Amino acid sequence: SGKRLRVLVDMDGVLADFEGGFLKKYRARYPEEPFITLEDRRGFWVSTQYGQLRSDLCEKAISIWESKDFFIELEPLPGGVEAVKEMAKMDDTDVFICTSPIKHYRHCPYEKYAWVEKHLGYDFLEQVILTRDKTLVTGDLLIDDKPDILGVEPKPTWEHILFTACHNKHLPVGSSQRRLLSWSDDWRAILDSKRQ
Ligand code: DGP
Repeated sequence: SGKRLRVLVDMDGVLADFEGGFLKKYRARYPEEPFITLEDRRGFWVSTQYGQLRSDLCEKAISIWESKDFFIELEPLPGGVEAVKEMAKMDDTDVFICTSPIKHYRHCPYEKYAWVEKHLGYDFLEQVILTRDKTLVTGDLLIDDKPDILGVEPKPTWEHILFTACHNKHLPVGSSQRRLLSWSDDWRAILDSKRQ
């Protein structure tokens, strides 16, 4: 009962395996260069950590996700597509995919829509929100692996649920911040906690 629940779900690192896809293609394209295992990943920005490893590796990392077919070929993370489909079928629940495209726009925005069509179906394209500023989007929950989600709105309406990823798993979670450890974790309980 009460009003509908609006859930915003991030794409890269939550539904699509950006980190795994990046590492596989980086190693294939630059087989002689050093790389960072997923176990050793720290910090949200992949290019920052590669730049710290060796300064020229920053642009080599960027070249991977700016390439054609990078985003469309990302594998779904375990249970994510199934969870979103189930969520969307729940009573009084609206689900949107809320994702920030990279500024190199040649392939990424197109491939993000194509990924949603491929894995969630044509009708789910209605639920896609591409934005570089998620604080402007209203919702009850935002499930996202980025630890700090900032923008022009100082008081976003959503509660950020930090989705665990290789780069954030060692971070201490603030007293008020809740986590979703994976899609095997109890996402239904998190949704229920926000219903009136
Ligand atoms: P989102 O997950 O919606 O916040 O989108 C962030 C995007 O940025 C996602 O496609 C991952 C990507 N990304 C990861 N590391 C870097 C980086 O070092 N530089 C840039 N430009 N994008 C990155």
